[in-house]
Amino acid sequence: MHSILILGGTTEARQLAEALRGMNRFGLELSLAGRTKAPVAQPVPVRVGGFGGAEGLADYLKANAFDLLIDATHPYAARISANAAKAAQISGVPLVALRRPGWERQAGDRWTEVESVEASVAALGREPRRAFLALGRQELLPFKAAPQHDYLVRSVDPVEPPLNLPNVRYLTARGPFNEADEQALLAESGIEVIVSKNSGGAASYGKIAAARALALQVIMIKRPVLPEVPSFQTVEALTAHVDQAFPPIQERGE
Ligand code: 3Y8
Ligand code: NAP
Repeated sequence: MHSILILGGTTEARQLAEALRGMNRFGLELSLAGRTKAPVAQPVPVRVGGFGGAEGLADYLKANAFDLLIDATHPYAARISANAAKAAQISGVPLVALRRPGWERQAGDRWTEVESVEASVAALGREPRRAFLALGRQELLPFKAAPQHDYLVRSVDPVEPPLNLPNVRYLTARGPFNEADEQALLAESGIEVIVSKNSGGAASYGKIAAARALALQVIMIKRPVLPEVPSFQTVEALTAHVDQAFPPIQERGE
C-alpha cells in the first residue's frame, strides 16, 4: 500500500484527504501545525506540531517510508512550503502541491494591492477609519503603529494578549463565511475598509463579495512567492494525478 503525508490546514487539504481515503488503497496521514486550539476533525489520522525544519520533515518522511508528500497548506504558509520542497530534495520522496488560484479583481472591486502586512498599515492612511482585519492572529502587531483607526479583528482563537490599541473589537470565528453574513457584519459594524489576504478558494471569499456589494475598499496583501514544484489547482486534478502516478500495488499472490 502506498503511503502519503498531506501537509494540511486548509479546506482543500481536508477534501483531498477524503477523496484519497475513498480510494481505499493508500496509507494516509494529515499534518497540522497546531496553530488552533480545536481544529476541525479530519477524515484520516492526524499528527500535530512542527517537524523541526526541512531536515526534521525529511527525517519524518524517511522514518515513516512515505511514498509521496503533498503540500496542501495555505498560500500564505510560505515557510512550510519552502521546507516541503527542501525535505523532498533531501529525502528523495516526491512532492506535489495543491496551489489554489488567487481571487481575481472583478468589476466593482475597489482593491488596493500591497506587498506586505506592514504596507497595508500605511495604505490605511492617516485619517482615522473603521477597519476590518481578517488576517487571523499572527499578523496583527504592525497595526500598533496606527492607533488612530477603529479595528474589528477576526481570528480563530482569541488574540492573547490583546493588542494595546485604543479602539479595537475582537471576533473569534472559523470559516467558511458566506456573503450575506459578511455583508451584515460589515454593515452593522460600519466598516469602511477591509484588510485581507488573497487566500483563494470559496471559504473566505464572502467578505470580498460583500465589500464589492457595499463599495468598500479592500487592501489586498499579495501572496508570498512559493517554490516551483509540481502542482495542481484543484482537489480533483491532484487526486487524478495521484491515482495514475501510484497505481494499485499487486499484492503478492494476486
Ligand atoms: C490551524 C484548522 C477547514 C479549513 C478551514 C481555507 C479556509 C476557513 C479562511 C477571515 C479569514 C485566515 C486564518 C482562515 C481561513 C479556512 C480553513 C481558513 C483565514 C484553520 C485551521 C488552522 C488555521 C490557522 C489559521 C491562522 C490564520 C489563518 C484565520 C482548524 C481554521 C485569517 C487566513 O495563531 C493563529 O490563530 C493562526 C491562525 C494561521 C492566519 C494568521 O496568520 O493568523 N489560519 N486556520 C492549521 C494548523 O494548525 O496547521 O482549526 O480547523 C483552517 C482554515 N482557515 O478544514 O475547513 O481553507 O483557507 N484562516 C486567511 O486566509 O486570510 C480567516 O477571517 O476572513
Ligand atoms: P508557516 O509560517 O508556513 O510555517 C511555520 C512553521 O510552522 C513551519 O516551519 C513548521 O514548523 C510549522 N508548520 C506549518 N504548517 C505545518 C503543518 N501543516 N504541519 C506541521 N508543521 C507545520 O505556517 P503558518 O502560515 O503559520 O500556517 C500554519 C498552518 O495553518 C498551516 O497548516 C497552514 O496550512 C494553516 N493555515 C495558515 C493560514 C495562513 O494565513 N498562514 C491560513 C489558513 C490555514 P517546523 O519548521 O518546526 O517544521
